[in-house]
Amino acid sequence: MSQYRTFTAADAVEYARQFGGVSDPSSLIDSEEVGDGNLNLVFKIFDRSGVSRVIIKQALPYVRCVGESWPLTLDRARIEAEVLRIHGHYCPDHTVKILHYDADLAVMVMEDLSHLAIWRGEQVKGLDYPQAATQLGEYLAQTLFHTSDFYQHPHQKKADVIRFTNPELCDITEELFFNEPYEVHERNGYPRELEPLIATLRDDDELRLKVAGLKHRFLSHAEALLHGDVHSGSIFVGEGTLKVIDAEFGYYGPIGFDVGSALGNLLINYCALPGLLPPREAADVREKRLNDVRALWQSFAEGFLALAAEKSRDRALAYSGYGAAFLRKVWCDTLGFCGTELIRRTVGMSQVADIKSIDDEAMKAGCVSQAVTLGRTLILAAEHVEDIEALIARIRQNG
Ligand code: SR1
Ligand code: MG
Repeated sequence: MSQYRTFTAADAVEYARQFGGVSDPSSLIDSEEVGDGNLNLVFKIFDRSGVSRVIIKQALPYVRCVGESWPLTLDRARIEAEVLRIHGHYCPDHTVKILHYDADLAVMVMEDLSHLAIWRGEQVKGLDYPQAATQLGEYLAQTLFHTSDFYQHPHQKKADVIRFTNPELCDITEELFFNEPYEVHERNGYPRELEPLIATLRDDDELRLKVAGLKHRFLSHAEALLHGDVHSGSIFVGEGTLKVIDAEFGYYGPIGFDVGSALGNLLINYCALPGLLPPREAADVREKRLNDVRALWQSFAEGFLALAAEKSRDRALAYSGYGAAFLRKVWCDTLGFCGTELIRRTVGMSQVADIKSIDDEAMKAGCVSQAVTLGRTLILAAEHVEDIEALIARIRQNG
């Protein structure tokens, strides 16, 4: 049994030699810590030719971007490894492979995806991966259907709800998504001139009641084993390829949370594009982003409905028409959670490169304002947006 210690670059190489599953372990000689997320250490392990061969990820006992003043459970590494293994079982094409996991060290060894690029970075550059949104929709349909009550044996489902109870990571989401952006909070940040707009988030009773309803569903609706943090920074893309990583926020929650988070990040990019690219290029790429929004929802919804029709094991839930009725509720949740993602990523603590990369401050304020206004509209109007085309019309109306 190994005792927890924070890995050095040399520890990571040694560990990869033992557990990396490479045929020539002694050729692994070097590593680089490349973690740029908020929580963990991530090492790329290189061979003699300088080729990156495996990835070692280690959870730190605190939130990396804040420091030791914010302790955080190491058990998140177990949750991440187990969620990715289950998601990989149901959707092997679009889930990163976990090669090895060690609970004591809170370490996992993963397949190297260096030949791919993080989707957010590509979107910030205005690049388009036409199949990515469809593939992400497939990932969501497969993983969320197969871990839900439609498919799981009720005893297994209940055991998994316990196994994936993830209080500390959920607490982060509960605060960052549903509380802090709607309060005066030291972790919030936005352009000063937007104060009157941000004040409307705090002062609007109707909005606060909708956000309360969304938080309540996040707290209590154990519908499927969520990834829990599906944003474009947790997704690698390449030509015709998409792989989801980073599932430490996984837990049993409302399906619309994962779908809404994914859509929300596409829409943050949509709002940011005028600040990132010259006007004509931005307008072009915005159309592509709307195509992504459509493709993601259609691929998720069609995939989920087909699975519900063919593979539902629960006799009552298999009743003709129930899959579609359930999907209607997921649609409303999706729009609401999408709205909260737009707001929390632009007003709250975890802001994203799409906005942070905008150099012109006035332009940045305009893009944040658009994201916040769109987020607010989606939260308020979720039950009145009929379908994906109506959503796209609302997005266009927002500017
Ligand atoms: C303190 S963690 C902040 C954010 O980073 C993660 O990727 C999640 O999105 C979380 O909300
Ligand atoms: Mg992450």
